[in-house]
Amino acid sequence: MDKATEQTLKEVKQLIQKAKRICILTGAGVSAESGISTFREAQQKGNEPGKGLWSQYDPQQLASIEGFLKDPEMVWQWYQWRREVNQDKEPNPAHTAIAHWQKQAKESGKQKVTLITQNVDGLHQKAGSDPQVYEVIDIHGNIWQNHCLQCREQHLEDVTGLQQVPECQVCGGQVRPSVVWFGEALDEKKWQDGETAAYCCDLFLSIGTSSQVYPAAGLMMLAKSQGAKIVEINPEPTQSLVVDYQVIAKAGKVLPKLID
Ligand code: BV8
Ligand code: ZN
Repeated sequence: MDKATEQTLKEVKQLIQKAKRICILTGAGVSAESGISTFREAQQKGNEPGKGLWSQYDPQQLASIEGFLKDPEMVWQWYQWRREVNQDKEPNPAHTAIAHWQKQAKESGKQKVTLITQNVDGLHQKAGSDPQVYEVIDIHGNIWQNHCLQCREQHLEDVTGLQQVPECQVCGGQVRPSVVWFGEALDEKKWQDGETAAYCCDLFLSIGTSSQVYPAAGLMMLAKSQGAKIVEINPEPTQSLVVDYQVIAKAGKVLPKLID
């Protein structure tokens, strides 16, 4: 690790120890070291020949309400494929460090650590960031759950290996993954809780996100507007002007160093 990054890490570590209210926003980059490809990689790699069945499709087309309405079967099968390739993935040291921090903060009562994740892979929760115990907001939903498009009833049947779009047991409607699609509104309560956390924090950590998807990408500006210090952890800086401390490194590598 170069000298500059070492120096930045030292300063960020002091910020973390002094902060009272911390808001963490994670994106697909924190799951990269668990072997789950990020959204942009999926798009970039998509052009390589034979990069898997779905490489010729644009995730933004598939992860959209229009995409599902146009071809429910295809979108359903894309999610089934993603669930299949990701079911054996484990949390990496980035998830574990954040879960440990939340536990420590709750036990000591000295800090409030809110985790807002854009990820739907459930790895934060698997690492111990339990939404029943800690402030964990999965603003884009959860790929492991399904509900009815028409009546919103949760679909609790096991859908493993199912290639057809399941039928809702209550109204006969179409069952879909419980994720937020492009063009869909976020869950009102989750979004409000996320905005409040960003608005009230004194330290905002943006980890593993390209900050291109809204409204999540606006949280950093909201935190900055009320005076929070902004830290970004990403091997490819997002050139965001509001970042105070840029840690150019992989999350799985530096988070365990930042959080004792
Ligand atoms: C809404 C669930 C309104 C699904 C996802 C034009 C301009 C601005 C906005 C828009 C626009 N046109 C449309 C919009 C709105 C749109 C949007 O923002 N589009 C963008 C792309 C321009 N947003 C929406 O549609 C949202 N809804 O606005 O609704 C509304 C209001 C009322 C009523 C009706 C409607 C909904 C957005 C949610 C979409 N769903 N996921 C699924 O997963 O299938 S978003 C999807 O992208 C994932 O959740 C992903 O997490 C997220 C964001 O991407 P990132 O997490 O940042 O991942 P990415 O690959 O981009 O970056 C990874 C980063 O990690 C990189 O920077 C890389 O360098 C870094 N990295 C890599 N390795 C590591 C690492 N970092 C650290 N360590 C490593 N080892
Ligand atoms: Zn239904």
